Amino acid sequence: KKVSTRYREWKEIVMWAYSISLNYPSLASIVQIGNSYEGRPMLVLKIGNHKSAKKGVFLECGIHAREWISPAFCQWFATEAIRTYGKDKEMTRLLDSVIFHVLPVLNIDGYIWTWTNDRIWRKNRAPTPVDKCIGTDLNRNFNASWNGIGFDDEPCSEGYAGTAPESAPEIKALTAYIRENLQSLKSYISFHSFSQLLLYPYGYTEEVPPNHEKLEQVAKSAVKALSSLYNTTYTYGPIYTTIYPACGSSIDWSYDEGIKYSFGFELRDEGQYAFLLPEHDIEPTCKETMLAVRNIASYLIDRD
Ligand code: 0X9
Ligand code: ZN
Repeated sequence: KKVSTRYREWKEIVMWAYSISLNYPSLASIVQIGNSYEGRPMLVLKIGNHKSAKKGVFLECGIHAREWISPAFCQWFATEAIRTYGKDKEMTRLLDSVIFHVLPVLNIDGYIWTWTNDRIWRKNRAPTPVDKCIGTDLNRNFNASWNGIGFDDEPCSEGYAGTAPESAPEIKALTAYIRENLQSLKSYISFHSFSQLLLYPYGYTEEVPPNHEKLEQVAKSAVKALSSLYNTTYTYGPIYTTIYPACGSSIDWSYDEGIKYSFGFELRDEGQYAFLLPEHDIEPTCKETMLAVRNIASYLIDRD
């Protein structure tokens, strides 16, 4: 079977990433950005024409352990981008001007836990101040109104924000990498499931960001491209009003760091299978999402 037509465990994802970088050295390279709490290497695959590409787009997958379609999409994206470079005109144009920094699994320890112990685990696997409760919600641990509206300081709950902004080693490593690449990064996209939404900042306030009209226009166009394949319905809008208030999340942080095209996808489905999206849906989900991501990236290469 092809890559990402089934869900892959962490070991397979590592082997897949290394084989891509070895087989396509001019289009792909691996950077280790840090280590997970349990010490596993956090890998970013940089995909693009390293000679000509000046802009960067960051793709963050697997922040929530149980949302398996998210890492599957990052794998699909990287594989498909490389496969079609030099064949598909638009993909060639994209990779000639953009490096995609693909983080296939941000929450590695949690992801492994969903394979071995608890399929619906969400958080990382670091201890908390409460002995019997494990894990910080990594999408509440960013330094973006960290203890603002909806803040959860209960270590035993699913949305536990951690002891301080960036207290999770996974988030410390990721934010350091983003800061190092701020000059080139034009977009930051976070992939979750489920609900079929395309979100943009803010989640920590009802106020809309300065360029919200542009964000809305880009989101509208991306959703239109996505739906063109199988008629999948997506809703778009700010996190706060489209899903719920959420502080300390990745795309609010990346936006406030200056990455003005920060988006969050909530991929398929609408709740029927929810986090347990069947493998049969991986391919269509990835194909339609690819159209949306390409649409966003194309918009960006034609502007500063
Ligand atoms: O609560 C969250 O962190 C996200 N929903 S989820 O069910 N995937 O946990 C919503 C926050 C913003 N969403 C994205 N950035 N996609
Ligand atoms: Zn999520």
